[in-house]
Amino acid sequence: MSALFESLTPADAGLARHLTYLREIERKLLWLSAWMIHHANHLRPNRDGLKVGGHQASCASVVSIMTALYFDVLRPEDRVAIKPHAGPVFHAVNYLLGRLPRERLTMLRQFGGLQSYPSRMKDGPEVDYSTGSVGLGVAMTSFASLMQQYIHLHGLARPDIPPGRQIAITGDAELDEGNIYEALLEGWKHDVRNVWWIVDYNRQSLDSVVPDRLFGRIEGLFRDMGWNVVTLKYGKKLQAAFAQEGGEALRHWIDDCPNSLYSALTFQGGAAWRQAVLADLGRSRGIRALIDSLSDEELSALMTNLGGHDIASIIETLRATEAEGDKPTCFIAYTIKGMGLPFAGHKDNHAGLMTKEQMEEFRARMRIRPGHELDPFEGLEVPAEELQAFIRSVPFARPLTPEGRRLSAPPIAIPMSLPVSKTEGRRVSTQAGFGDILAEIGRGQGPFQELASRIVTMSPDVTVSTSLGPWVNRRGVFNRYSRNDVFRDAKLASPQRWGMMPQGQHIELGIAEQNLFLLLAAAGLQDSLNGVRLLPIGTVYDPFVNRGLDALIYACYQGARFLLVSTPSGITLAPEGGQHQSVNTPLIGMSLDRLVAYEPAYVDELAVLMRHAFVHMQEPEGSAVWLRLSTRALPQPKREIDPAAVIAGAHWIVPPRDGARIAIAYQGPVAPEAEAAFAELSTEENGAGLLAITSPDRLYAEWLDVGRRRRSGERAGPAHIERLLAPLARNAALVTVLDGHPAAHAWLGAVRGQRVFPLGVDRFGQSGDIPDLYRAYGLDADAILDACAAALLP
Ligand SMILES: Cc1ncc(C[n+]2csc(CCOP(=O)(O)OP(=O)(O)O)c2C)c(N)n1
Ligand SMILES: [Mg+2]
Repeated sequence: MSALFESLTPADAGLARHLTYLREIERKLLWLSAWMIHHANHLRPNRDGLKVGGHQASCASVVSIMTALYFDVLRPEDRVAIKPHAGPVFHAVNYLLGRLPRERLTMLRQFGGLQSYPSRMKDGPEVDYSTGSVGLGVAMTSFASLMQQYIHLHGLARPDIPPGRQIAITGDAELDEGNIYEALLEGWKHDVRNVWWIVDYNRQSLDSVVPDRLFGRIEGLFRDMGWNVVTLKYGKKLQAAFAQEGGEALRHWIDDCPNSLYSALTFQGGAAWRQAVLADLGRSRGIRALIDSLSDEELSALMTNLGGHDIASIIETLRATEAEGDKPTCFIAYTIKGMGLPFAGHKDNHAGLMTKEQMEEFRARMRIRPGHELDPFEGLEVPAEELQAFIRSVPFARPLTPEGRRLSAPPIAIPMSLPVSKTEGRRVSTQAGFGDILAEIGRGQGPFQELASRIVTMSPDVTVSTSLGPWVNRRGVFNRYSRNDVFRDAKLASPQRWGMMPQGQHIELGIAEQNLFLLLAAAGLQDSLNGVRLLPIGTVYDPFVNRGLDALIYACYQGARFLLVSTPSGITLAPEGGQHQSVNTPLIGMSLDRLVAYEPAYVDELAVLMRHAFVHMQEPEGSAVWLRLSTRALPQPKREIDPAAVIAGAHWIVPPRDGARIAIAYQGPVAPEAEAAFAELSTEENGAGLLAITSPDRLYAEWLDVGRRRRSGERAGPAHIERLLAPLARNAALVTVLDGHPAAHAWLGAVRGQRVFPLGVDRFGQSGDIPDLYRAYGLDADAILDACAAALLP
């Protein structure tokens, strides 16, 4: 480390100039990020009176770190998750690199403009990972690294893209999020490499100053997980001061200074620092000479010369770590929130904005002429051409590939139908059907060879209980190192034969569901991150989708493509009881964008939908797909189904007669109850229909879309559900039933003005068998018939 520092001393004119360039860029990033936010708040018309907002202090805190990274240390193949509220700094970086047009900088937080927090889908191809829900972007880098390992060990990686580092720049308060620690544990299990987390340790969160002792704990946690922890506490000026007489005492004083006092003194400035230091250390040898020689301004600059604001210290530390290898590393970079701005250090500065007057002072200090706010080299001391040439020469300025940073991969061909063993007449659950189909694909024979090679499965400790076992037996568990299955070697009977190997295609996770969704996100972005097409499948118990929901939303927000299989679901898993019985998941499926949700009842539908999922996940306008499955084994019908209707969300089992007064519509494993009720109903009500709903989500989404298009003057439609319901009388009744919240179907009446009698579950479940539970929750044939009778009352 010291050798590297030596190499950066101003004695070497070239390196001194290098540092000058970096300091100029740092200054520019500080200005541009603050000005973008100022412009958004004060210089654009405000029509609704709402504060536009933005985080000038959070940006200022991290400009030095981002300068050092983007203009010195980063290579094109590195991928970065930026702390959400530093978005403007990131956009300013891209502007200087010539990757973002100037006018975008005036469109922060504007409709059609730059998002408040970096967004892959909305801010363009330079954004590697979206961030916003704190903690998730950080953890994402660890899973992205695992997937990078995966594609390299499987020989799928593009030869022109070397493995990069996965880097998170994180706020210190983000480390309060539990998902970080879940990810750390999982990363340790998988021996994840090439991950850097750089903590912007400004000791402030949104509301307050972070407790002093916390980071001692956090540091220990990282070390326990096998990480390097590198602290960047003091800048070069402070280090030089410590070497002088009295310096040791000053260092102790700083080390002992509570976070809140340090912040307050930073805000108050030089005179306050002088008073506080001298009050405690006035009698220590050398202190007076050290302090008295400095003006208030110089003293303030010295005391705030923390490691995270000292470019030379930062690049020295990052380069040294780089030279040490690929061990995951956490950098704790001491910083000051709002550094260089009037509210530096103030505990309430998180959402603070500079006033117009403060901005004018800042402008003068930055030497920016009115009208030249966005000139990239305005107010700098280095000639523009020289700085421009430097920027063009930094490693990160090289394009990652001729296509840029956002890549793509050709689709994998999916055979017209998936291998389904004969189920007619047998009792099979959709969960078991899923396991069988996947295991058959897993043989990798004939047309299924390529498909099988691109599937990667993952599960949070529910691999066996979600029926992935046979697939895993065929394709193996992924691990950097080959490990035999001890039980198999000892000839101990077990249906699971889980050798671990670098070619394995199942990633076994611990129980933490957020990790599943973050890994699905990372796997489901491999085409755009690394140009490698994978078909990730994650399995989880349906109720615990809720446990990982924010990470699932995060995965979809980024546009990741995967197949989520949640099973078992609903009260139909019966004896397992209330905590495992999901109620709201069909509504999540309907309300989550970029996720297409299905619930088949029979294996023929399932096979159609699994195939559709593999196709849809790969389409440019496709999305992730969710299958909600069940452990209830149903006798499989012998029939022909229309795949297009199953995919569109519903198909008639018994079509209604024209003008029919009633239909029963069911979804998922309550099919036998609906069928029984329908048989009974038909004896009295000629022409009634029986509808199988495979996706209220698809039906609703298409119907909404058609409505919107019609309102804008298009001749759209009819929507699938309009066509399906058309034969029924205008005032017909629809008795609907699912093992989930009835609101999933309640909207069907709006399609043609028909009357809906929705049955479903709207209370917590409990233990029982299916007959008892279906009776108690009103899903059995009697309940359906009662609803039909009520519906047919004159
Ligand atoms: C999951 C989540 N909870 C709450 C917030 C609201 N929030 C945004 S920033 C922030 C504090 C962040 O503090 P820190 O990470 O230390 O960032 P910095 O000090 O660098 O601004 C909070 C609570 C959020 N964005 N995400
Ligand atoms: Mg903070």
